[in-house]
Amino acid sequence: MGRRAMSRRIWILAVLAIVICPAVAASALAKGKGKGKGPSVRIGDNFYKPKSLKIKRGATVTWHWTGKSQHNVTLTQAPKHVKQFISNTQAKGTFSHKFSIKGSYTIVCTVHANMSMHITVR
Ligand SMILES: [Cu+2]
Repeated sequence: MGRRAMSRRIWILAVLAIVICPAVAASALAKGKGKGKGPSVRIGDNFYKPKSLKIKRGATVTWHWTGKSQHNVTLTQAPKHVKQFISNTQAKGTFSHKFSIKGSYTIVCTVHANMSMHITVR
């Protein structure tokens, strides 16, 4: 195998590891295993619980839909250079996001005007 083919193979393995790890973690969470992997937020009708969260930089927050109505997780306020994110609007499932920049974040459900939460990353 040539040097180039070798480094290509390593690169593919690295990408696979990045793609597979969160999928494995998510399925473990869904089965109730792997608790304490990261902070989690419950999405009910019509609220996030907890409504405010303090986390360490690099933590991954997972939202769990537990209500009957459709909701989403939309970032509306964040520190500079943070990329906007929005989950699907859905009634069940999970959504995860890793917070790698310190600061203050506001998250809302665009379906319900009063449904919001706050995350502080320190
Ligand atoms: Cu909602």
